[in-house]
Amino acid sequence: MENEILEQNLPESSYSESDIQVLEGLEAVRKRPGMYIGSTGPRGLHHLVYEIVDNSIDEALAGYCTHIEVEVLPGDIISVRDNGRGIPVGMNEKLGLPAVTVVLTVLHAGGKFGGGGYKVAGGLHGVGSSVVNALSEWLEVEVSREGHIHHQRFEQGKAVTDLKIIGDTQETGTLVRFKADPAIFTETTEYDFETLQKRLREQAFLNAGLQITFSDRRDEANSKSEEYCYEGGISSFVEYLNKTRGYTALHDEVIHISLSDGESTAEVAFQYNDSYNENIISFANNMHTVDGGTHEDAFKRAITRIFNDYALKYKMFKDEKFRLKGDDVREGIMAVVSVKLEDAQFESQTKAKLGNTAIGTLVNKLLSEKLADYLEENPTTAKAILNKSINAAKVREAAQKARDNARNSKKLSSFRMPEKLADCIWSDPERTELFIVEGDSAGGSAIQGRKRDFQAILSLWGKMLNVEKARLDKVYTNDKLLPVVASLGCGIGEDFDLSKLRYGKVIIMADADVDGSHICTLLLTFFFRYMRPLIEEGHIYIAQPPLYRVSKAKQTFYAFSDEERDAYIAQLGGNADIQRYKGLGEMDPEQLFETTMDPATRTMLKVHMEDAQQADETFSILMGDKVEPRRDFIEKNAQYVSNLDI
Ligand code: 0RA
Repeated sequence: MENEILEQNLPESSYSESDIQVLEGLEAVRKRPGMYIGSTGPRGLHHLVYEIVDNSIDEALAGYCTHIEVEVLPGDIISVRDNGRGIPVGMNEKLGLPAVTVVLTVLHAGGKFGGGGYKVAGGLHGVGSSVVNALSEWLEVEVSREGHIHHQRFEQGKAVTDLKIIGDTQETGTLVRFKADPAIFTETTEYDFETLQKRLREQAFLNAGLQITFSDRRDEANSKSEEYCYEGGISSFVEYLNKTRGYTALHDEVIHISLSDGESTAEVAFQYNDSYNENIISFANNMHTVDGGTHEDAFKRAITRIFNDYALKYKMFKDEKFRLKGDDVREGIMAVVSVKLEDAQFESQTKAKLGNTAIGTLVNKLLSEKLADYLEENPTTAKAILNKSINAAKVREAAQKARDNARNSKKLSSFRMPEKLADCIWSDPERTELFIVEGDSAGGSAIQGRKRDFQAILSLWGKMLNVEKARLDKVYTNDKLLPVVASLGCGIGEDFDLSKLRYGKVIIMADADVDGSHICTLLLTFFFRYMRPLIEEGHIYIAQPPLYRVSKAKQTFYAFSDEERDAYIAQLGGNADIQRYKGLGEMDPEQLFETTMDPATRTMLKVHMEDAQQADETFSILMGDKVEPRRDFIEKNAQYVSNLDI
């Protein structure tokens, strides 16, 4: 069977041992797709598009392509067209196949053919077009070059036609059209507009002047088309990020500097804003390095040093021995660090941390040579930034004092637990859970209904502090947050120590209404800003109380949505008794346990950190003090109300 297919698809003359290996290579991709694209879920699906677009971007980086057009067609077919040189079509003598066929059927063949500065870059795994081909139900390529349009079709990675000339043209370029194989992407083959939009816009920012058009034509009556082209490159990116988060810039101009050493280039753009958040987004070869690395570390160290030097030179510190810390200098920064280098080395589990040390040296040199000069030439900007940093340092010192006081008064110590905590008996965090409950009456029910061995209850009441608008010193002295900090036992901010966490599951249990989601968002913002590893390591959950109790005679069901309620009513043959729960307090302790707290029957949402950047943006928008971006966000996301998507 296998051999039959091979024989059909390969030109007679080229049938050899090495070709069999070639095709087996793609079989391996279909057998273990996760190894090549990370997952076969939505992430992997979108990765197919990035992989194809990245090839066109490489052609743009080589200086031959100015426009890339990406379309999502009905049936979730992706079309990517560029006006580059076109993938070469000449015969590869060794394999007896046209180069374009080799590129699409041989693993890792991307950069080996044609030479001329083309190199494989970007992409989470940088696996190339052949992997996309292998994982597509079908894929068609159209290469315009040397006066002709050349076409070839593949199915599940195997050529089903030869490369044929189907027309004439004076233009050059490459068009790849494909349909992800539903046999591989069993979860979904539907693309998300915003995911693709975000990535394509980001790529336009990172490649100044490159024009990317993106169209969603799946719904004919409602087709969308957008164009991204930014002459300002990463400074436009920084402006855009400040604007979409609702921040106000602290100085008019984005500071944008770059340096090349012949082999690599380093480019940074940053602008301070009126928030207290640090936002540094870094890229290596246009790939987002989520875990940072040598380029990002060098940037952080260099700005700390250079701003300290400037402040010392102009005697801006009252105490001569005083120095700004990294955190002070980074408060309110919005920065994009982008480096391009050959042979990028990636570390960390997610392969998103840059390891090349030489690029750190280049970033350091860039800032030493150009940031110091910039500050000399723009003293108003320099002073605005330094005033903010010095102020941040003062707050840090005040927070330190508040923390020491709190420590001394044992408020934060794990020896004295807050009054509102009904602790559990066991102390093994592998098994214990903490329910954070809003309101005394719900807290009372939870205490009575819980399994005392492993379930602890902390009741919160009154208005919760919005940490997005407060700084550390306020957080340390806030009487709503302190009990949470004390109960969890793992400290906060710099002192945070996950190994001291007293409960493996931290479950927010709030009413299923607007006030409840408000409390929930406030707590999540707090965890995100001050105890982020709790979210990263999957310790935070959101309880899902039922909305209705549907009963008739001796049968009782709990419904978590209107649809479920109607289904139970139908099941009971109509005429059921329906109770709508407006709050947790309306359930008696047994009901609350059974529906919301019992590990055997409950449903909970686990809070994920799919994308720290996305979460950060969401929190800034939801909890910051600008109304406009929040309204936009709520309007856009109203459809997801039942889903806390952070
Ligand atoms: C290898 C060599 C050359 C171009 C390309 C690859 C190429 C690949 C892709 C993938 C998508 N779009 C692309 N455009 C070009 C250059 C060959 C020459 O010298 O003309």
